[in-house]
Amino acid sequence: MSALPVDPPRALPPLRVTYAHAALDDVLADRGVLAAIDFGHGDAATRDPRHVRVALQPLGDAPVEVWHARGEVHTGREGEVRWSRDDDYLFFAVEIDEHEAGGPDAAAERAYRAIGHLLATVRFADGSPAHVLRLWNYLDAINDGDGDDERYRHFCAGRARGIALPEGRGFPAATAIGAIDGRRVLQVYGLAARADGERIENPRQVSAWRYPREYGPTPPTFARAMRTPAAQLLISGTAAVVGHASQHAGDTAAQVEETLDNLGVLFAAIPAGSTPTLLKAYVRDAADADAVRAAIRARLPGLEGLVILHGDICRRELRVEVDGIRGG
Ligand code: 3EB
Repeated sequence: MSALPVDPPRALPPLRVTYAHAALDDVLADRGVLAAIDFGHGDAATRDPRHVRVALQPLGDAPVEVWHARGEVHTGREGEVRWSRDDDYLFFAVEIDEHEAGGPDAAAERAYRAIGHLLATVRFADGSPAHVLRLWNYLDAINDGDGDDERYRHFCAGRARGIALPEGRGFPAATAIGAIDGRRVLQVYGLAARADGERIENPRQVSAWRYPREYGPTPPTFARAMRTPAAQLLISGTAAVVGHASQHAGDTAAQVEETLDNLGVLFAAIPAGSTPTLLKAYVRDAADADAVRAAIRARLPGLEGLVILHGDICRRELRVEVDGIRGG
């Protein structure tokens, strides 16, 4: 008796990400582009669902981050969420007006419910559901409000209410950074794949979802990194946090070194020397940009890409945060 021929499961290929020095229109003219992310204030002159303009000013070099697809790209909108996918990966983005939603917590809840709906609806060509790997969150004036009334804490509460996760799988990797543009629009975008990744924590740091009460009533819901089935490392926003405490308050140079120590621990989750590595560094004070760039380049001489963005970190004493992707 012969068994029916069954195709072996196709391994998930890596997501190719580059920092392109090209005009946005030229990037989007390429139908092989899954997503294009650029940076700056002001509306984009495109309604292409593959594009998001993050409302942070680039300081220095301002490339377009390009996620390259394999094969055909499908795009669409599901409620307030726009998306694109190939046969392996899904990009999605949602922007919620805080005034319309009723504040940063309501905006976050609405954004995450909309994303959850998309993820529950989308199927890849092979029938696989979407597994969220990575989320980026940007909201204006993240440190406004005192104590538990801080806008970041309200955002965390709404995100925790809205986020829908498969039972027992933990949280995706994430970034949450403050825009400085005065537009009260929450931007959330993310990456999902047809296969789930592995959540990575940093033994130097208390897991964010276990942060003690002093950091707010609702702990942030993210893993320190996600290792994809293609052995890429999706690195969450990483700062000078050791244990649960911020280090070197107000000292940018020391915070960059501590942040790089934390990144070094995360890098060990994939084979040594994995390339490429693309990073984004967020600086609270634009005057720190050159020093932060130089310090990161000095510690990571082989770095393939580095973008410095002007953004507020979610704890007031933190002056710098770094996220990125490594391997592939
Ligand atoms: C920290 O280590 C810094 O709320 O999604 C980093 C990455 C931080 C993600 C989030 C917050 C978030 O706690 C802050």
